[in-house]
Amino acid sequence: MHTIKKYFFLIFATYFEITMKEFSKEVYLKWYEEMTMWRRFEDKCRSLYLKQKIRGFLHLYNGQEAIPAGFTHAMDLSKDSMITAYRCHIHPMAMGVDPKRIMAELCGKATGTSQGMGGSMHIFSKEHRFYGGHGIVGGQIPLGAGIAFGDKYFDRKAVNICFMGDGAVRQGALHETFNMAMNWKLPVVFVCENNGYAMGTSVKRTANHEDIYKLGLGYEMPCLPVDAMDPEKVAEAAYEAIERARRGDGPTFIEARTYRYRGHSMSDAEPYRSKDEVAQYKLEDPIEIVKQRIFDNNWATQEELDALEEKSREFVEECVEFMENSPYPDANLLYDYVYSTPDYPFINKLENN
Ligand SMILES: Cc1ncc(C[n+]2csc(CCOP(=O)(O)OP(=O)(O)O)c2C)c(N)n1
Ligand SMILES: [Mg+2]
Repeated sequence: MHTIKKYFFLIFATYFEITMKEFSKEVYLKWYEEMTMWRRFEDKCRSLYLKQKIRGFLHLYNGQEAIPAGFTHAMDLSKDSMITAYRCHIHPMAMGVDPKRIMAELCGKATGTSQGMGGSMHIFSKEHRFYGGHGIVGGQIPLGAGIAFGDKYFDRKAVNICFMGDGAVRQGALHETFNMAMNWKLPVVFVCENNGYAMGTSVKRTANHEDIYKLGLGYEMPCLPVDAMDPEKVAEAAYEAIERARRGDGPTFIEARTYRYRGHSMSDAEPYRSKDEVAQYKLEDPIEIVKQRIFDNNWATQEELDALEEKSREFVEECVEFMENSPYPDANLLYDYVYSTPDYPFINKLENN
């Protein structure tokens, strides 16, 4: 038995090495450039919001960057898809959506990903298989399973990565979805981005234990926690889950343990946590982890990393310039994409009364 196990492990290890992209110098430098750009992008959004160029809601992603970095390393971007909640500017960028168009969308410009009509919580790109951007907490969980159902039905060998916050896991929709996803062995990876808080409510206050990943156990779904401040650890967990789904063995539930540096949204005064707590988490900053590994391997000097950061800064300025030079949508478009069903029975009944 022992030898058989070893034999299977060897086959698995060989397969793993052949298919999993290496954590090379190029990957780390790409992560550094992308992650610094993502953070600058969010910081820029904050200042655009204060100038009222971005209106409505704005949820920033600072601190959580290792998650999309790690997942997109493990995904097959030519066919896999993603869906998430409203904290959704960075996931589509990691999938390849043009950040300039995301910036334009945030400011309601016609060149935005949804022609300026979706806004901050509804970034979407069919072309890149990024399916939103959802404001109803947990609403995307059954949708992610639905995308995976389509992938299985049409034998696309594709996997959906369905992200959610820690606040979403107490929704009934998660349990219904977990049950059916396991029953039908759907190619989906459920990821709870546990950043410690749902608005101002700490995970500690919402359940009698904090191990969110254990919610998978009731459905015999493979489940695990991962240190989501480190993109390499995220990528390893993601790869195993994605390949399990791709070979037809069904879903995995990953609890990605992370932290958000900014408030829930721009209107959050953060009375529920101390500055010391935030400072403590910043000691494990994902960008610093990437930087340290680059230095440990002598892959770049401080000057070279400064140059990459400068490139990120300039690129974010280009995004703003693109947005500023873009027109607002034509006012007549207000009547487009609005559904009207004159023969809808409920409306008829009202009118008849
Ligand atoms: C069904 C539903 N209930 C309540 C809300 C209000 N609401 C918006 S965000 C949020 C907290 C969600 O927190 P979490 O899932 O942890 O995501 P995070 O903001 O931390 O990324 C709540 C309760 C909502 N949008 N939808
Ligand atoms: Mg949360």
